[in-house]
Amino acid sequence: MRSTRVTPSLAPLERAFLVGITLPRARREDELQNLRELELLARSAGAEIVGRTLQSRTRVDGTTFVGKGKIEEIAREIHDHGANLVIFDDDLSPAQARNIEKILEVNVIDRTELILDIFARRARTRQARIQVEIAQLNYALPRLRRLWEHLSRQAGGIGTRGPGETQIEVDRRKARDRMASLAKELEKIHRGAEERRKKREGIFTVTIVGYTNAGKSTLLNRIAGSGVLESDRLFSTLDSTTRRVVSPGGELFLLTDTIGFIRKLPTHLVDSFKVTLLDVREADLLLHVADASIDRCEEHIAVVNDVLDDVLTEGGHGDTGAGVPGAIGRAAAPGVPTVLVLNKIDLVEDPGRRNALRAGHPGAVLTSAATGEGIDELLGIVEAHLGKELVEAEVLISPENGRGIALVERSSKVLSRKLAGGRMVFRVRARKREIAILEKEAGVRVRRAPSS
Ligand SMILES: Nc1nc2c(ncn2[C@@H]2O[C@H](COP(=O)(O)OP(=O)(O)OP(=O)(O)O)[C@@H](O)[C@H]2O)c(=O)[nH]1
Ligand SMILES: [Mg+2]
Repeated sequence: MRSTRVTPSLAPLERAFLVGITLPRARREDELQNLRELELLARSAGAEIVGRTLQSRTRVDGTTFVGKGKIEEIAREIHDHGANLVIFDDDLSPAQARNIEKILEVNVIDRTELILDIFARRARTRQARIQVEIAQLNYALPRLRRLWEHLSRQAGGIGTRGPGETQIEVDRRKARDRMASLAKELEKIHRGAEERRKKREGIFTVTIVGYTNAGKSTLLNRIAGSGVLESDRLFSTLDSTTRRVVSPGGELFLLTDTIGFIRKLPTHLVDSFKVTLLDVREADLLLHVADASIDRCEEHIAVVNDVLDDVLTEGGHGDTGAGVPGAIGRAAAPGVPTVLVLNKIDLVEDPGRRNALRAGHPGAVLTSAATGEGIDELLGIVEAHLGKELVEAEVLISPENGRGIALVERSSKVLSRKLAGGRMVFRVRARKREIAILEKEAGVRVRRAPSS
């Protein structure tokens, strides 16, 4: 856990009460798991959980979400437990949130607001900050009236009357202007990222995905030795980090770390994190990291597969040819081969459990990013995927062409080099795509070697 620099929350300790509902078509077990995830999220945001309730309803109540009777029951509960915050597992409409707050007289937030709060605190890079702020503004716009009421209540109650319509209109316009300028800036960052992507085109790209806290950043650090923020909190990583890696067999690839997935990732967030998620679509290989040491491992694997499905099948650029089955079971990333990495195996001591994991996931690798166990095996698998695309070739360059030589050295594995007939002759192993790029470069002549 080197380089962990997460600022502790400065807010006074929040004592949170959680509220979820199950509708007729939903499975109670699923909703319980959603509520457990909400608890994890709330703790990650620094709150203490003092109670929870899961209510079965035939439909959502338009005014108070859970119905008046239930709200009164919750009011008693929060009084008994001294709760000062109520968190709903589902998105509340602005009116519902307002009505509930009036009755409960404590702050009421929903899952999206909670996640936005965590994201806002974790955002480190300009890109992550912009993405979070856009999501926040998107969420806040229809709720401005309620935010104003919040303020007037905190200021000691200027009255029950909200601000005038004009003030809300002014704020709305300001928010929209701000969003437009953020979107422009994000677009610029996006173009820069696109440039960088183009430059690395041809190099085999491996992207690490997985449920939040599975050990993705730790794995990247273990493999690339790079010092990316890793911490025992949710969503430590909000933007993509890419490292160049040379495998033990001498093969070059790029390794990218990404944002963690969860069950109900709010759509506002998915939208504003599109740029980050492009790394998933454009990967040559995905490493799906799961925390094998926890009971909910299987469930998390399924959640991540669902999110991957969404990310990969959605239209737009970077279409990787959906429909081609991935390397592991159902709903693995379509079009992108995926290796399941069962991580934190150092915490799984029971041999029976290890065997069950192996049997349940043929083709998966058991690793510990913490101790290094299984990492060589994982790298071997990456090399095998990479190797399928490699060809050998001879590259002839004028010794004065420094740029060409640098390009060859950077994008391929040089097997031998010699000077012949006034030219540098490199024997290289590289991907077909890289060879094609080399061919296009001025002064570089490529002779395909007979495949060996
Ligand atoms: N025992 C053990 N702990 C691990 C292992 N891998 C990661 N951890 C710990 O698990 C926690 C989460 O690790 P991260 O690498 O930050 O997880 P992440 O998937 O990047 O998480 P987010 O970026 O928050 O989505 C940290 O406390 C790590 O030290 C492992 O193999 N064994
Ligand atoms: Mg991380």
